[in-house]
Amino acid sequence: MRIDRIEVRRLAMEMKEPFETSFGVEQRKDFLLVRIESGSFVGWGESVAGHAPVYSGETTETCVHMLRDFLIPALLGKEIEHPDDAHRLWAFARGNNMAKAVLDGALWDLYARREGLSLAQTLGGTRERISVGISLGIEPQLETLLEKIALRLEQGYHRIKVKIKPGWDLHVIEAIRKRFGPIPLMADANSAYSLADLDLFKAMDDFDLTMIEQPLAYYDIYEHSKLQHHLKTPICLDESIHSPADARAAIEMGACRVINLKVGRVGGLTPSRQLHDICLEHGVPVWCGGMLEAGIGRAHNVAVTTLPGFSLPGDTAASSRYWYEDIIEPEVTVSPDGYITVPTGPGIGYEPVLGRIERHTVSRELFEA
Ligand code: OSB
Ligand code: MG
Repeated sequence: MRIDRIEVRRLAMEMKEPFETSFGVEQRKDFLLVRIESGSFVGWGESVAGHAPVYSGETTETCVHMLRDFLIPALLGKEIEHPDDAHRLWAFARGNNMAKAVLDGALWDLYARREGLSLAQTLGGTRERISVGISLGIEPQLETLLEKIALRLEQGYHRIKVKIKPGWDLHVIEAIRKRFGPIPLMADANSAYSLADLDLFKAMDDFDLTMIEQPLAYYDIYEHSKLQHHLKTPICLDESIHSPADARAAIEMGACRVINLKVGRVGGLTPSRQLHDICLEHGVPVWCGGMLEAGIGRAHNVAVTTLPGFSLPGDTAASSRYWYEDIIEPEVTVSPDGYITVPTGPGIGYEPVLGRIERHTVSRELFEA
């Protein structure tokens, strides 16, 4: 497929409610959509970088720079057979995984549409429906969080993840256990702690969490291996895993027993599949994380979750969890028993709605071969 035309749009979308983590509060999404054309075929991708470098070092603006000045020039006008080929064209560019991932996502959607297959099938996915969990932010009041948990359990979500930070941790977990008993429950620290907090994690170990996500530094693997050694609760790494090689190192060092895979964080669906295969070989469960995506990113997450190693519920909640109106048709919905039915139409299987996308677009740039 010859890459004829690439459009990069920057969107601003207001979320229904603020989402608070240990690194800050977000209520307005600043993100990119990329649309790639090859002949009469089109593919879409969505970036997960944020407005500020608080989750990873990348931002929406660094993605714009990388796309415009390096990644798009390397791809435009080229003839490629498969999305994997694009990664060879970008091999000169270090890091910047989220910028690579937005193009990779559009290329995979385009490739699947050309093949007349769903993205899930094209990736080698095997599931017809995927199991869904939900991630709940820090709240000003504990009671509010407990009410939100009750609502989400009622809606069928298969596990509850709560965000923790110093001062919002042990008592929160204790209150949830007291109110809801042995529900599937996990905690995500987003790197808010250090090894000096070992006693806190040992205390948390008594609450039968399914896992503790990214307790230590966002770049660390070594200290997580030390912490995991002291805990029966599995550690799940998110921020620290940027590549298939990181996953292998973390698993072999005993730094984690579970991996949260975010397509954007590892540089796209091509490296995601490789990372997934490493986890499968090692018998380490993987699940799909979320980055408060709008519909196009969410659709890519649904597709990747159909791979056989995704054996735990992901953070791929329904569109309505964050959006008044999503940018795809149909929206992503979760059944009363906690599953998303994987679409079988070509590509991502949901149609981007141009009118809605236009309404949220703040700028556009067009690149032609
Ligand atoms: O650490 O998994 C995370 C959201 C933004 C940035 C980081 C994270 C999250 C979530 C929410 O936990 C996942 C989602 O619902 O999209
Ligand atoms: Mg996380």
